[in-house]
Amino acid sequence: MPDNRLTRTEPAPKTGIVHLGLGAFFRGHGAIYTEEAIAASGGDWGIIGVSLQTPRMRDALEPQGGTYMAVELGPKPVPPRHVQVIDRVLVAPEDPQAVLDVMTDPAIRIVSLTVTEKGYCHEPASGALNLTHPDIQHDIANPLPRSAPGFLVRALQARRAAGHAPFTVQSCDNLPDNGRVARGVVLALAREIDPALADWIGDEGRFPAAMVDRIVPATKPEDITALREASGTYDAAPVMHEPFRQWVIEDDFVGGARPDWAAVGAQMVEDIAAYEHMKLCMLNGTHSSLAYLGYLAGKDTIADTMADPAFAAFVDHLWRAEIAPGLTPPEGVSLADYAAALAERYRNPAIRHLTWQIAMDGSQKLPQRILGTVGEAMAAGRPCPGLILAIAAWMRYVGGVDEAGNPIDVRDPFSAELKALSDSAEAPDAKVAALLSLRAVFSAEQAAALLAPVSKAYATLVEKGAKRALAEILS
Ligand code: CS2
Repeated sequence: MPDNRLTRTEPAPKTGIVHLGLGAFFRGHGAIYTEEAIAASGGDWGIIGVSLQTPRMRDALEPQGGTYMAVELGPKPVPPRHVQVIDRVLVAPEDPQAVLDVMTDPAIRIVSLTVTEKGYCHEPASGALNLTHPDIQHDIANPLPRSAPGFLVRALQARRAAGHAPFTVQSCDNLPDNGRVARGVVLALAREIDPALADWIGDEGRFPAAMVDRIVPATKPEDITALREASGTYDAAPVMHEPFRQWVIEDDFVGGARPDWAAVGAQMVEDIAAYEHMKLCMLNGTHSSLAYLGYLAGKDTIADTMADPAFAAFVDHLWRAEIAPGLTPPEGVSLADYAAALAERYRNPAIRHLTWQIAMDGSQKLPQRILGTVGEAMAAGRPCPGLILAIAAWMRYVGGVDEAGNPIDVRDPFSAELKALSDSAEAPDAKVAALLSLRAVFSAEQAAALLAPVSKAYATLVEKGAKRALAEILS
């Protein structure tokens, strides 16, 4: 280990939060808000991080006392921040009981989650818990869980047995009505294990929804090297984030107990739906569209796609003509201003957000990012050729070969099924029909409505390539 390793310089705050899923996003967003909230208003809200899959983050952070650098990449140079709010990191597969023990401690009042869409083990199309998911089947039969819903349910079971109040379950993932999804999967799993437990969680538990926003790409080896060269200190797990951040939180916590996030800019509101719908459709919907079309056209990052005038005009068209007309913005928010700010954020040349990273897990993302908007537009008789093209681009992408004939490393819980469906037919309409038959993603009704337009878009993509296909929509 290099001798100039980053070390903790301040004692960790007393812990009150367990966070499941310690990726770059949480460390660049929720952890920083929480550290600032403690500095502003106090409170025992230090964080115990839990990795549900690999020991990678624990191994990186442990020698640094749980601390890491957060580097803001924007037009103005800002000194990096040494984040010290994480007390320690546990690795669930190594010792699931240790994770349950900390979650059962009554000092822990919030369990927050950034486990990505697939971590909820739900059916993306319906939002319901997938009871056939292997981890869920495991967690029904075994007291030591594997899945995020499993840890939540088993820890709540232990708290109930010990006579403690439940913790608040706070989802920070990009899912529509993420609080309701979290509540739904927890109650469904609890009901399988003990119906009385499910009733107790239903009555006493709280699952506030949230809209979270900050672009925090996965940290790359070159980020680590650059920071080391600039600072002289070695940090094995820094995070690189954009200046912008937003957190809109439904203010519904067990006993009202939570950090004073409002003191540091979070919006505590009664209903987050309008914010979340706007963000998922305007930001994540176009992010995914640019990711598939951009990747196929050979663009590495979102900033690269935005630097191409054809793509910049295309995304502007999506915002103006296809997405905004179906949205009711939160009070006082202008969708045109929101879109202009997004374009600036996407253009940020310092943020290297790979199209490949955003393209990951499309089966889990498409429904809330794109399919909902398309369904509403079709019902209202509004054409949405750009979003239809984005769906076709996803289909092309999961086929596993790019426009230059190179293989694509497709990461998706359904990657094998998607590849098999894509390979099952040659003709564009048969291929599209096969992919539309995946009921976890498309309802039967959606599949019927999408077949003709997506087949046409797919054929254009194959014939002309992504860039010409999107340029045609604008002409
Ligand atoms: C991105 C998001 O990776 C993705 O799918 O669309 O992580 C996006 O960067 C965040 O939601 C921004 O808040």
